[in-house]
Amino acid sequence: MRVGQYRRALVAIVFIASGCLGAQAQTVRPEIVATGLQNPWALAFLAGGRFLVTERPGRLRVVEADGKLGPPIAGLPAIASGGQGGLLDVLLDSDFARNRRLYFCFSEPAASGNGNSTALARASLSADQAQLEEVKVIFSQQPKVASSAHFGCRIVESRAPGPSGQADGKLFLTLGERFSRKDDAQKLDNHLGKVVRINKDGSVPQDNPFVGKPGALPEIWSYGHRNVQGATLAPDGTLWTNEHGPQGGDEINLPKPGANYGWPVITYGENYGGGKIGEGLTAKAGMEQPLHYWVPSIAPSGMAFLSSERYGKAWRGNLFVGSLKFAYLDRIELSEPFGGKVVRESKLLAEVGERIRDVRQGPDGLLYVLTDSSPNGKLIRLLPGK
Ligand SMILES: [Ca+2]
Repeated sequence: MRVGQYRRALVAIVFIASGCLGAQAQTVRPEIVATGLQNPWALAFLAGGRFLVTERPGRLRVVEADGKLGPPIAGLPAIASGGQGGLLDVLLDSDFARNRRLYFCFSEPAASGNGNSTALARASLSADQAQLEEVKVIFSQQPKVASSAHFGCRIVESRAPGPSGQADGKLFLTLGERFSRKDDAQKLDNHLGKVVRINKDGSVPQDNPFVGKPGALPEIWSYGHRNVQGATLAPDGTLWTNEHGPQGGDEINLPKPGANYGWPVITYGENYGGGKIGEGLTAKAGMEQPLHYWVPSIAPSGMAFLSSERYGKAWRGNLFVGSLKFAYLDRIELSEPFGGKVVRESKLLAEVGERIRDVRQGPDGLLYVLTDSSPNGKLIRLLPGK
């Protein structure tokens, strides 16, 4: 090797090494914003650095910028708390600053007292942030089932397609199959194991895929899901979801209108304790493959894209998913920002040692997570660190 070649090779090695080190050196420092929450499930951002947090036992609270917990906000409807059920997701309307409107989903008891199901309500937050007003349930999953499991329950406000698409007046809601009713995920005459799409007043968008199809419920957007507990929108308007598989086979999907995501006919998981589910298939004609799956299951929770560069350019466009089972935040690098295939995953916040229930990007461009603990569930801010 001549000296010139040697120098060029050395420069290349140093460049590659520094690039690798640079990628690895970026990490995060957890800063506890608030503690003392009971099984917090979902997070939204209010003006002035305040937060809105749901607690699964059935409370909605403001968390002050300094971490002080406000009193429970009055006006919630009756909630069937217990098991996995309770007050689950909350979402501020994209025009919240003007209309003070928000949406929340919860396990709704049957009027008869027998069974429950996931419901989505609309409300206005009073100016003093002390109570909900004009509360109206705009969707109730049918049928009610005697179960305390698999409610799904993430709400996403949809936008018109394209990078600058505006809010289009529609909401997605993810729904579980209630654990005991998995075969219903393949049937269109119920809302179990579905993603549904409704207008903000609860009416059905007339361009939904099953509108006018005999025997099909018109709210259905996609079906064949198990327990969809994470959802977010990519900047191009594409819906991304994650769902719990059985033992193994948790998935990321990009639900398309009218498409069948396979549960329980196809899965990369198995029964708890072992043994194949159904015929043990992982693929079948007419059923969609997941974008990604986890074996073993991580028990995915909230998910969010990072659009800021607060953690460096390389993290922009990554997808972040909480893991309940293994207690970390999964940083997922994709083959392109906000899209493509999963290229690499890395574990964040493992040192915190708590189940991660939700992850969101705040107005300051930083990531925030909720930990699923009681009585000391936490709201944690992720500071960029080296
Ligand atoms: Ca699937």
